Amino acid sequence: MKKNDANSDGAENKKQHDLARNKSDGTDQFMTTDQGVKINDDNNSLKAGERGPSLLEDFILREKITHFDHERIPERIVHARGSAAHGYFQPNADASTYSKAGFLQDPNAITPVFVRFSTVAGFRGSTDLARDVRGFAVKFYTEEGNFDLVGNNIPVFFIQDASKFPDLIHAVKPEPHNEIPQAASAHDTFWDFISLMPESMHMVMWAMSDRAIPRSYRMMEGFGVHTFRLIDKNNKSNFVKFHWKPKLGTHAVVWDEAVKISGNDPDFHRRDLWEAIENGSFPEWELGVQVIPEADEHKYDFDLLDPTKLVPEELVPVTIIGKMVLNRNPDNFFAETEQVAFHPGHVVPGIDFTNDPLLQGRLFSYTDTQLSRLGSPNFHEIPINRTIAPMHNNQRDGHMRQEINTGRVSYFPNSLGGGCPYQAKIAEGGFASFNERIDARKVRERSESFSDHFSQAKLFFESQTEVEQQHIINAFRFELSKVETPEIRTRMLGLLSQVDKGLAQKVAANLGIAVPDKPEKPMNKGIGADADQNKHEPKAVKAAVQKSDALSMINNKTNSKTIESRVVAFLCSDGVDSQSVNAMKAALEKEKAVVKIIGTNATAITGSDTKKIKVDHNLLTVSSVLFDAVFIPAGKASAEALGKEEKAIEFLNDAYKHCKAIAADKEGITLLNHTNFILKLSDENSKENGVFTNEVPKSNLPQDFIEAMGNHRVWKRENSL
Ligand code: HDD
Repeated sequence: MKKNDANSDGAENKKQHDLARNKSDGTDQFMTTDQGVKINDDNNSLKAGERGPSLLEDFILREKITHFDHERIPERIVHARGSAAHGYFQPNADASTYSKAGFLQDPNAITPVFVRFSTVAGFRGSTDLARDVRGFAVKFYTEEGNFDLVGNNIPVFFIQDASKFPDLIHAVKPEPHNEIPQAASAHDTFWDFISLMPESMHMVMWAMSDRAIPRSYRMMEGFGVHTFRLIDKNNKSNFVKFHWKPKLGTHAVVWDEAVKISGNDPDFHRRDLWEAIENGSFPEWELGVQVIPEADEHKYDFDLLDPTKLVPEELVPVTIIGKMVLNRNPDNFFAETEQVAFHPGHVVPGIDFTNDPLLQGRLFSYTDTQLSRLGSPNFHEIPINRTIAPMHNNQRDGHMRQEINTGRVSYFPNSLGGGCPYQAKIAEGGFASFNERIDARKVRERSESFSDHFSQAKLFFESQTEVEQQHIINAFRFELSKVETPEIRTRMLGLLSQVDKGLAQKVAANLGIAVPDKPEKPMNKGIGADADQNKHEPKAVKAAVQKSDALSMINNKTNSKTIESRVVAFLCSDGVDSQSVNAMKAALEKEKAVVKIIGTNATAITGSDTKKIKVDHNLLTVSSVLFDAVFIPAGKASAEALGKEEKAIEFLNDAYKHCKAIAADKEGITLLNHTNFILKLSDENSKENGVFTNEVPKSNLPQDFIEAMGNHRVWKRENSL
């Protein structure tokens, strides 16, 4: 079956069949105007004489320029930078007891999906490697209509109430007077806002951790963030938190690497996703749920409706209910990735909302934003947004309406149209909102159960390994050093001291200031002027869970150690030992890693057996930050030639600095003599420092190298830097 063949069988291709209706291919076709008139000359406008002025009557020129002039649409107000892919979801039926949603019932039923990953703050053309939250938005094209799970790679959010979202985004986006900085939170307005919003502290800890600089979109967890509801066929509700668990494990780069990737390849994540799919290495996630019975709503030391809180997996384990595979790149970035419109309010029977005030506000925002971004309430007709379920209603007209509704009836009830389209009973699949009882006063207030802002921030910090904690400390040092207003730094240290005194002190020492004795008061400046400030004072809670390995990428025992799709650079020049190259390549490819030959030219190098070895990248164009590990094959001439290349030495120095596995075979070892880390290595400590030097065929060099790559990084090295 051809990967991109929309006509191939299978339910997952229902959406591809649907999209095929709108696909257009100019191969072997005449060029025409938009009106279908064949064009004879696309190179010259119509002029009065060869050197004369252009003529207004030139409809070909006018049409071409006019279309061009209007090619751009507003970028997303947040999550402007993103990449997407098609795929499918397959359930394992474990959720069918909790939810009547059709797509969760049958393990043989496959549902097409379109998934868009994104950064939040940067503009459309910004770098993929910004320190930022990543969007993880999944559109399920189910037989009962579209279900969108519009989540992030972080399980909590900065704010508790949607009314603060415009403020949060105004604060993090480039500052309005000079539009600086791009795709960065390291500036005054962001930290000014955060320092006045203690509720943001939990998410801030995540955003300052390496979760905010993922190695790949394919190596990120995803979270629905809010508590949703699953509704069974008897209309019984259970609370639910959604999780995506990546098959390749959850991994990040380090900050210095992120900064350098941004210069080397700002499209790093976009390219990584695209290439993995083109190579047939399809990214895969398990969908998990934490199901919480309605009766347990008030059982925890946090409020399930508070989006700044997660439910520790130690309290409620994650049950896997299916898997998602991404197996097809979009045909056209604009038509699909740019025009796709997600909405947390796109739910199907069996899934429903809770009263989380952030979620409630989102339910308004997402349709509203499409009206200005896509320009019309008919955005659901854009092919990528179109449901594969039958769609009939009395919505009519508007800009760019595609559907030609026949008949004279566009209202309900009607008799002239025989009462059609008719309403569906619940038993016929009609959506009925969960009939939650609400008996309340109309208030602008925050629940007191939302006032603990630090316990889970502490839980997150304390669940990290020493290396991960150090990275968080470094991130705060970096970000707050970029803040120019001293009061903001001090205010932040006051908040950090509520999370962890040691953390606050280590950050403060680097900033050259002291941690304030007490956090600044009132800390709850986000609350209304007449509110009882004591009631809203952040409260410490004795949390049931103090440490959760699931929150650490290193401690998490279930984090995959596969090296599948990891990219290994082979540094080569003429005279490289072909056998050494081939042996290591075979060992790595057996584990499904990807080998790239980095040569001293752009085309091919000559191996020791005089055969040509194709070069994937000219050394001139790459850096080690773009790879997961480095191998220097045997071959005296090759090692000597590389020893004269500054770029090759820098390559190795950076790989070492970023804790990546390095292997060298026989004469290749001599290249290490040029590096600045050689002095730290001895025969005894080389292996434990992840620098493997030996002879490929005779030793366990490949196995050692592969094992070190599987551990992602040689963190021990970082302590010795
Ligand atoms: Fe949002 C886009 C995720 C809170 C308003 N959001 C957007 C996208 C993701 C999220 C992944 C990109 C979708 C795509 O790829 O097209 N947003 C979240 C999560 C949130 C969240 C996980 C908290 C749990 N968002 C949030 C709030 C509001 C918005 C509170 C407004 C009140 N978000 C939007 C938006 C966007 C958007 C302005 C911009 C483009 C779009 O919707 O389609 O409406």
